[in-house]
Amino acid sequence: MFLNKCIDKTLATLNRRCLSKTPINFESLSCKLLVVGGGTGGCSVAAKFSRHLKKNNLIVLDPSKNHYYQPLFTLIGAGAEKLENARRDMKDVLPQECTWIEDEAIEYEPKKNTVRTSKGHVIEYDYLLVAVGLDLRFDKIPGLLAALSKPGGVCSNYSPKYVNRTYQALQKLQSGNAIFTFPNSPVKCPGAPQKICYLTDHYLRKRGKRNNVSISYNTSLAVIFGVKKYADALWKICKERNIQVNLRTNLIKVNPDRPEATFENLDKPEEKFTTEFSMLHVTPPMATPETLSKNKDITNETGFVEVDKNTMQHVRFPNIFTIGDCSSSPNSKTAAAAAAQSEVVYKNMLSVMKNKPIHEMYDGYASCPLVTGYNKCILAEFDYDLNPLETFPFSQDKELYSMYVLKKNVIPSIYWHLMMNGHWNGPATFRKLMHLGFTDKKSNLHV
Ligand code: UQ1
Repeated sequence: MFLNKCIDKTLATLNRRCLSKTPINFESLSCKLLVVGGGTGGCSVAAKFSRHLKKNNLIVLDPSKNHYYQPLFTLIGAGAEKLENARRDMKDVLPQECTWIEDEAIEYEPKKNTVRTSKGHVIEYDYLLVAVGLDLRFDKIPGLLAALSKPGGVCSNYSPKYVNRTYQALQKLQSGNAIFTFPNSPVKCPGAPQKICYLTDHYLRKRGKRNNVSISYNTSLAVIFGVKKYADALWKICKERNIQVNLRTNLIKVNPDRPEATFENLDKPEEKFTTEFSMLHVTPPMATPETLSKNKDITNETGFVEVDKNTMQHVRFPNIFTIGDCSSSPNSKTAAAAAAQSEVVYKNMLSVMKNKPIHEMYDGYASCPLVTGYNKCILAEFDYDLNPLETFPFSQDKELYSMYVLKKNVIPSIYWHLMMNGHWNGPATFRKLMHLGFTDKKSNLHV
């Protein structure tokens, strides 16, 4: 789209870079800063540090050849974007001034300041940033992987492997049940499971097929959304559009041979029911990688890296920090949260490196552009206390075309050109400007 191209071109010009891959000297696998994970959080903090540290002092450890901009997956599943626009080569996204090791961390030894890799290397670090995110556990639901491996209406926007199946299922959908699920586990982007539900409704309405299909959103949660202001707006939308919301309803089985899914009532586990479907969009259970969660020294009982929720510093090892989805900080796991955390992590790590007290505080900011149709979106923004923390000087609980454009055309460019270069810390500065003299909204706290 023209707007996309203009934004891309401008930001790319402002931010031109020469891309390179550094050969690795396996003899000296030690560094000042080791970043485990080249996803959203790892890349953005590595980019910030790459301005200070020499190549050999900054290692990013990640086995993936690709880096995906996952927030685009909702639109890809709905047929409004292409998967190729969400993908870049890892080597082109990581900062030039870092050493990329294409390997996976399998063992953390925080008392020795080392990380072991699957290829048998031991990397010694002075400071460690754990940014390994959440794994998709399709395998936790019996029958699901088998159903996803065959043609049919089972799909999931969460994986690049399955996201194109969503649009295929949508195009084939003529009648019957379209079911959307939210699992009984922590998830990344908790809004995504219902965004595709609204897009399906809109898709069918535009084609005059809506009356033939019954749509339900089966969520393990007891609420439709954690922040009341937006939950109220979403309930209204579901009622208006005849979307059946079933709370505390958890997918436990998919029939690999027939289009049937079994759910349990989490409040009455003996109450199970099986439904036929024409389309089943699954949000898989998620967990931090087992290679991380088995290291009880650095994780809490739920497998997340145990940090102070404001400073993002490990509670037992002051030279370890975390960012993004694998953090124990109780924020909503979104790219916007990682953006806000990135500057806090960077500044606090720099202070620790200089033996200075740490000052930066993350306030739990997260945002979720709740796409409610092919041209509308509610931009939810909130903090740890689940209080709205909105950027724009109007109430954001409305479905707006402008917020859809922000989600589809503006934020992806911000991500690739600013955030991946360490220059985007979330919209706190804009928020302050937008609310200048009108409100007293807080941004990142300072102690
Ligand atoms: C944001 O900062 C961000 O991180 C890059 C996102 O991730 C994809 C978002 O979806 C949003 C909404 C923000 C917040 C940005 C603005 C301009 C309100």
